Amino acid sequence: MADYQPKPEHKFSFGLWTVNNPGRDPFGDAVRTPMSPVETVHLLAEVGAWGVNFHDNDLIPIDATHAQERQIMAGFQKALADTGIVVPMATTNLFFDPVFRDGAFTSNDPKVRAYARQKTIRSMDLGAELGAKVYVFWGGREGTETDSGKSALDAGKWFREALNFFCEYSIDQGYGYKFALEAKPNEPRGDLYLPTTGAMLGFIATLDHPEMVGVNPEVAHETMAGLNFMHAVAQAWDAGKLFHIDLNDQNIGRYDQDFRFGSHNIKQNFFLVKFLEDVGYDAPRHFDAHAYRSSDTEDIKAFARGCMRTYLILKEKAARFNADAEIQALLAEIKADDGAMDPFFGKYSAEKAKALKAHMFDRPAMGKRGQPYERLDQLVIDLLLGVR
Ligand code: GLT
Ligand code: MN
Ligand code: MN
Repeated sequence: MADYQPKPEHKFSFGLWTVNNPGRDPFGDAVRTPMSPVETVHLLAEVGAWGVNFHDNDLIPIDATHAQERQIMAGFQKALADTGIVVPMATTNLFFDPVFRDGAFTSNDPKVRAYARQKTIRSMDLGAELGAKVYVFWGGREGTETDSGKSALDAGKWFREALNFFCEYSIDQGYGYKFALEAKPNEPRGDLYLPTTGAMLGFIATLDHPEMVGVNPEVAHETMAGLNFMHAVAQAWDAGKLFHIDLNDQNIGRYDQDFRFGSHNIKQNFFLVKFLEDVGYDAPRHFDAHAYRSSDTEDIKAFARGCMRTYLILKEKAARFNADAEIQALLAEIKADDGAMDPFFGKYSAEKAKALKAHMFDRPAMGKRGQPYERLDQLVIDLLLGVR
């Protein structure tokens, strides 16, 4: 049995905002005093993480002077050097300050749209200075409560123009960023634009530099929309767009919970981890989650360790699934293929279409064939519940 110890090759990262979440919610105030960024880096090193991600204002207060910024950056870089923690991803906070109450890149106010661009390119500078190679966009305020006052077409155009601007800026500065767009269906706006990973993938194709832009799907966000997260991840992978991933957990139909990875939907997360491991996903595995509001500092460490441990347990289960003779025999039966249909597959040709039209299928016999998914699924359950 594996020891489930996180190692650098697993590329486990946490945002400064995750382990440092103060436990504020719409009904109650903060219950924890936030750690400083330097303390947070040391906590992440203690629990065995590899990387730390940040929003500009997780690190540098929004009103900091240039001198203050330089001082904070120096202290943070020392903490990174002392611990060996790396910065794989950076992002911009475009949702907290009141200025973004009607959106950032999609605000109806051109001053706000321009300020959002300024804030983003400054934040891109900070990320690049710390070595980040992935830059995430989560449009928390890009949406509406009422569509009476904002054009969804204008919003799409403004968001596109902004992303085109940032791609050119990254090229200009030689930053080498890969941009990753994170979808969410709602919260904090009533409806967010581009609410699913699939919508983001469609949008990326309309950009000037689609090759620079991919997605950052989050377990909780697709689940909030009632969708199968692994399917969204598979589509992103197939498109060559899985640049980053936000791992956490969520009870379907609830508020945005950001639970510890694998704490709720064990089976779905098993198929997710199995997918990532089977295809050889090698980008950061970012836990965008936070501890329960009831947690204290010790419990936050348990939360962070738990995210990584559950991932590694599910990874081990995936390897067992792949090595399990009974499971593999069932899969072979399910996917049985004697090659007789090969002439009808592959690329189109007129002859192929002609032969396909002429072929006689025994439809009633084909319709009688069942699949042993119940047997297979129970083996998965036995595996996950530890009796196999
Ligand atoms: C915020 C949000 C996350 C995003 C973060 C990046 S901020 O915590 O809930 O899903 O990934 O902006
Ligand atoms: Mn979330
Ligand atoms: Mn996220």
